[in-house]
Amino acid sequence: MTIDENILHLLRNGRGNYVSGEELRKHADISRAAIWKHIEKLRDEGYEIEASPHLGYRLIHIPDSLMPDEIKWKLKSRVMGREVISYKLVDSTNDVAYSLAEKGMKEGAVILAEEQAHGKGRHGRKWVSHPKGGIYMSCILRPNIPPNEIARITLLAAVAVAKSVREVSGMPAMIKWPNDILLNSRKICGILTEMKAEQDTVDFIILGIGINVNTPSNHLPEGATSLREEMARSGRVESISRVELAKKVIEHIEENYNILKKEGFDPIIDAWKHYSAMLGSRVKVVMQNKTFEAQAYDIDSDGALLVRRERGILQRVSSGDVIISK
Ligand code: BT5
Repeated sequence: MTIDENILHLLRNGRGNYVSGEELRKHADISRAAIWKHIEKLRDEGYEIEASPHLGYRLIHIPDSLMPDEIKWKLKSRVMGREVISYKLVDSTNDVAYSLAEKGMKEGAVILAEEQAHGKGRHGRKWVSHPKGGIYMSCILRPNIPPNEIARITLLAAVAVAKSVREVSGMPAMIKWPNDILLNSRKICGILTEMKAEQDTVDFIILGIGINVNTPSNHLPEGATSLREEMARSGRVESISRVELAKKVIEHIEENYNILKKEGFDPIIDAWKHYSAMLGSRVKVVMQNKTFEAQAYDIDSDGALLVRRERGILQRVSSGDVIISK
């Protein structure tokens, strides 16, 4: 634990009551003067801490920032999030995670940022990453799977996000194959899964997740929305805690990852279908610059989409985009 973490821990345990300077000094093993420096630093990070010459220090407000202390506080997962690294601004959390994984960073590390200068989507597309309103995070996974099963990880993460959004906000988040989470047919989350693999084995996977939580709609592209915007539409004017949502997502990723390892992919597919916004619907499939109409039919054991084209012909779509027809 760093000194800042230690001081925060003691203040939190005070549950809004004063913690004396002497107590902080003893437990953090620093001088009284040094305590003041650390309190000032925490204040700069957005913590509201009241200081009284006789009583000590009292924690009044915790900022909703994606800092390691906040994410790790009472996090229920064991492996995911055991290491959390947060940045104010990065080009892309996926790129940071990738280079850390190459240097040997362990499975379960989570990289978070308040803002991305070059957030990435699939196929060289951009992910708009407005500061403060969103969650931009990447997890390092080292599963023992062949490269062709990577789509399973994307689907597993989509289930984790849909479930977390529902639990935190009560809003009916749905999944659109392969990597979108929708609210009222508009995109609030995208997932970008990248990997380093050698022939038949995956070295590591970077699971990147972007969620528009409190982002104002004028900072989002056409067709996108945020959790707060959609809640406001249904008459609920409130902000969602990004920290709470990020923690839930981390916990549910671990839960699903363990299910995948112990029970296989079937239970994940079942959960995915439960949240699916598209099975049974008419869709337009865009695949390698070709477009065709079909009916979304099922998901196969590798996470590919099965569609039924005219005259009942079934086709497997392993990568591409799908537009749900109105
Ligand atoms: C995705 O790609 O949806 C994957 C997005 C993954 C973003 C995360 S953030 C953390 C991590 N670090 C990264 O650099 N990336 C990951 P795709 O299916 O290709 O969708 C991209 C398309 O979604 C764009 O072309 C826009 O149309 C739209 N889009 C861009 N920004 C958006 C946003 N903030 N919200 C909703 N839609 C957006």
